[in-house]
Amino acid sequence: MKAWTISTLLLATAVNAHTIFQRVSVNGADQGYLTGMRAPSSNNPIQNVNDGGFACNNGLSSSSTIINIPSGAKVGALWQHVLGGAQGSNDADNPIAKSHHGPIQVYLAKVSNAQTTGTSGLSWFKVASDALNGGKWGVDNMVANNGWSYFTMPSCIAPGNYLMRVELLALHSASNSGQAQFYMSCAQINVTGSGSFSPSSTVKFPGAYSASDPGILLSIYDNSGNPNNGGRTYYPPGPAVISCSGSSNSGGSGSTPTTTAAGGGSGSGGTAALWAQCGGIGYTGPTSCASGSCKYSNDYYSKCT
Ligand SMILES: *[C@@H]1O[C@H](CO)[C@@H](O)[C@H](O)[C@H]1NC(C)=O
Ligand SMILES: [Cu+2]
Repeated sequence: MKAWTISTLLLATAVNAHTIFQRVSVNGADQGYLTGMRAPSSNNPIQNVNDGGFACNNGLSSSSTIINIPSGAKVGALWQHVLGGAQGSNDADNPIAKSHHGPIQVYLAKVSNAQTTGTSGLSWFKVASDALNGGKWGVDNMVANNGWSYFTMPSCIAPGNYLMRVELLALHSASNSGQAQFYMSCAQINVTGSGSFSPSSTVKFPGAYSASDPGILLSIYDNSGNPNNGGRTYYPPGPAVISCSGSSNSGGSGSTPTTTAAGGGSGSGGTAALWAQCGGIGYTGPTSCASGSCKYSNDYYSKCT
């Protein structure tokens, strides 16, 4: 029925209060709109963790630029409501609707040429995670910074080309399976410096996340409705942030196992932490659990529970 179709479309537009990562800054220098970016044209979230576009999104822009980032640099990722910025004047949903709370996490994948590489089948490791600290989510910090989320490129990252995947996870509806909202784009980068980090384990996108992960399927509200996870620890999805102090970190016997405050991931040693991935197609990390046991979720994902 035509009337029904039209009102449904209007409703879909009205609730379209999402976001797109579309611009990079390096030590405060804005690299420019869509420069070096593979950003989606649509600000709609991906809600299926096994979506074929879960690495960098779908319908991507292209750029001939590769952004130089010195290891140790302060990197910014700009989120805006729609491509280009706000949607009209007085856009209350720029950079994102106020209801949206959750972590912002950054992954790298080593590639031979960041401008020409495909986005599927890459091996990713996590370099930053702004999850929940003192009641503030990574998204809250981004909104407070006018759409910029900042992180430090670890000083140990080896020089060369990478895709840099910045992911925003909005958890306002995450108490129902499949309702968490993932937003991501990738930037084409060339890390410079003298680092020599080689990840001891990597993950695939799709593959790294399961719809039932404790950081994806949860209610973030406390009894009074505050979106602060009730003061509980939040376990962001995916592996732990890499640790530069583990030096070689390539599975050698000399490295000291470390875990990060972000939690929810594997250390650089031989076991996976509680809630971390411990198996699945394409997974190359530790398969035994520091606590709990390794439970099958799907062919791409087992985790320590
Ligand atoms: C990456 O940076 C190095 C060091 O500055 C430079 O020699 C190389 O040409 C750069 N590669 C790309 C693809 O930009
Ligand atoms: Cu949204």
